[in-house]
Amino acid sequence: MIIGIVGLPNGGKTTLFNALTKGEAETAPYAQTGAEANIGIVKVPDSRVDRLSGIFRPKKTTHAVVEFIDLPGLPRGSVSEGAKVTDFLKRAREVDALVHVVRAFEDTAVPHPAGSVDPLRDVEDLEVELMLSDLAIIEKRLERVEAALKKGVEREKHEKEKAVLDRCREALEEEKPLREIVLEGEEEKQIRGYRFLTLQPLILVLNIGENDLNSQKAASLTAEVAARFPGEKSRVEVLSAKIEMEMGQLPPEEAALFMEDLGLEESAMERLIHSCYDLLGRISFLTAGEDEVRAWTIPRGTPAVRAAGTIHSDIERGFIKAETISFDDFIAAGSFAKAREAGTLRLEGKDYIVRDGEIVHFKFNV
Ligand SMILES: Nc1nc2c(ncn2[C@@H]2O[C@H](COP(=O)(O)OP(=O)(O)OP(=O)(O)O)[C@@H](O)[C@H]2O)c(=O)[nH]1
Ligand SMILES: [Mg+2]
Repeated sequence: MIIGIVGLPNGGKTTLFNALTKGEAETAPYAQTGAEANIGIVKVPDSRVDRLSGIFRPKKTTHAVVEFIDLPGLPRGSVSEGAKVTDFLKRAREVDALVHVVRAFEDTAVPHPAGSVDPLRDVEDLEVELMLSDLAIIEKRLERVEAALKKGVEREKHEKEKAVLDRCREALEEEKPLREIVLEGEEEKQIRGYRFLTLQPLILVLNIGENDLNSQKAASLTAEVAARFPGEKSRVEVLSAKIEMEMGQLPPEEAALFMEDLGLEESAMERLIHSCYDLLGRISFLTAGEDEVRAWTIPRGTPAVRAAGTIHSDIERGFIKAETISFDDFIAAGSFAKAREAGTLRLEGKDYIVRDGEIVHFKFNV
């Protein structure tokens, strides 16, 4: 899973990236527009993995991972003005979801390029850039499709494509992002390859001042932004990137105390990663033994035989049965042997839909 961090300049993207990756990429109170993207791999926090690791004491413990790409800021007007943002746009199209960091913190030491802090305006400004970039692709493609139609090349295919692209263009011209239009299965397939930015699953991160965490202001801002992004393809999160980055630099026990003081149950980093899983419809199943305790990421609704394939193609090919138990049942039983006696460890066939947090052991034969 690859997540791209995007936003207008100076909103706190790199600060959030550092918080997520416990990294030390350079942050600056001025726009680092020409900078390289920062790339980092983050372990997906999973208390079930930690707990199992404590029980089995395996040689190796492997968490699921998410890759984050922190892209340089996209200044307002850059797409329409034809600035050199092709690299940005290309990379933003390669990810599985976008995290849009929106500046909501006040700090006179960090000037806002537009002269004032206005999160709702900034949300719209970035959306406009993304929409314009999608529109440019559509217009270019439509020219080709229309030329092909004139020549009568593959008429049926091109007519279908033109119909979908026309609908997309109309939406964008009305400043409606593509995630808001309903695409049928076939239509969705036809344009999937373009990787339109306004079709990407989106998490809006409101980077609020540390004194505003848990405030009425945070709640009402969240509600306002959420109202602007209805639908299944987006989520809104509030956090303080600065606090998260500072917390990431503390030893774990101190970070826990710090979170308690701030009234936070989960670090924003955990919340954000869990939000990504939820948004992208991913879950984790677990394998546990003396060699390794490990979390594996699969799409929700994956049948056992395909889940087996994420571990190794041989296990998928030679699949016989999945021996499976929920995490809670395993903890209640205390061991696989006791769970078998209690009847909570079950044998399931290849069509069984694997659920989040299940501990699975595949029986196979190759
Ligand atoms: N007060 C405060 N300052 C912050 C916060 N988040 C980031 N900053 C500061 O804002 C400035 C910009 O932060 P960056 O993380 O570099 O922002 P960016 O979005 O990566 O900027 P570009 O890459 O240039 O677009 C830095 O001086 C940060 O220290 C925050 O939550 N509160
Ligand atoms: Mg940055």
